[in-house]
Amino acid sequence: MAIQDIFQSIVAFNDAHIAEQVQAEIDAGTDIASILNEGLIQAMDAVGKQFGEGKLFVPEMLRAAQTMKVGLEVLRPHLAGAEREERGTVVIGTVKGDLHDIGKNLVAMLLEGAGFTIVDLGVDVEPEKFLEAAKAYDARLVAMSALLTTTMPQMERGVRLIREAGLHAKTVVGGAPVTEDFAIKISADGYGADAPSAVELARTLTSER
Ligand code: B12
Repeated sequence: MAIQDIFQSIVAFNDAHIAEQVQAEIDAGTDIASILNEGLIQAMDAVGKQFGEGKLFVPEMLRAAQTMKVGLEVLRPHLAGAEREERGTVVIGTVKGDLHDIGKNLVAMLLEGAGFTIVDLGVDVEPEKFLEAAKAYDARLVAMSALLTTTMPQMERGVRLIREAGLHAKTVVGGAPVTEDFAIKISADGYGADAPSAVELARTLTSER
């Protein structure tokens, strides 16, 4: 068993063995971050590249995503178990019109591991729903994910609603097409390029009140 087998399962859209492959790597003592980055994330990047080049299509991409999710679930306790100090609530979701949730789930798992309580609104979340949940759960942070350039404007609406409501919740945005410049432009409080930087950002933003 090797990390390469995990990578191969995803690029071959084969979820039959991925759970045992990930478990075998964990049991062998392989670094959890390596399993995640070199096995799961790099494979999904490879799939995305092939999709971009027109070499595979949505059904295959969906099966690859499903395979990655099975692997991520096996990793979940190891990602989320690291630290347990209560740091407040994070409301997280993928913005309206966007159904991509793997990156969002990963960010949620790492934030949970870092001691935050997670309220996951799922995918296709209206800006108003982020606001409602931020109020209802007295959130310290509202985290929005977008993978489509066409759904990024929904982040702007969400950030604006939360600012206008005068809540203490800070807003953070991320997802493949999102940039630091975009975050500044829409007046979000922060931008994270990946799940570990989302955790750093969350820690920093929630320690300054
Ligand atoms: C898997 C996938 C799908 C799956 C999604 C399954 C699921 N449950 O998520 C399915 C098949 C459903 C899908 C559908 C579509 N997809 Co798609 N998809 C992808 C793919 C291959 C991988 C995305 C992924 O999961 N990456 C792995 C995760 C771990 O990375 P990530 O999401 O970027 O998240 C990381 C960071 O961005 C960051 N992050 C993410 N969110 C947040 C939030 C915060 C707050 C922070 C701080 C950080 C952060 O941390 C994460 C972890 O490190 C990408 C290509 C790519 N490489 O991105 C295309 C891609 C995003 N899809 C694309 C397209 C076009 C589509 C469709 C329109 C295709 C179609 N014609 O129907 C539909 C849209 C459906 C919809 N309305 O959303 C395009 C988008 C182009 C664009 N710029 O707009 C891409 C880039 C493919 C391409 N090369 O063209 N897709």
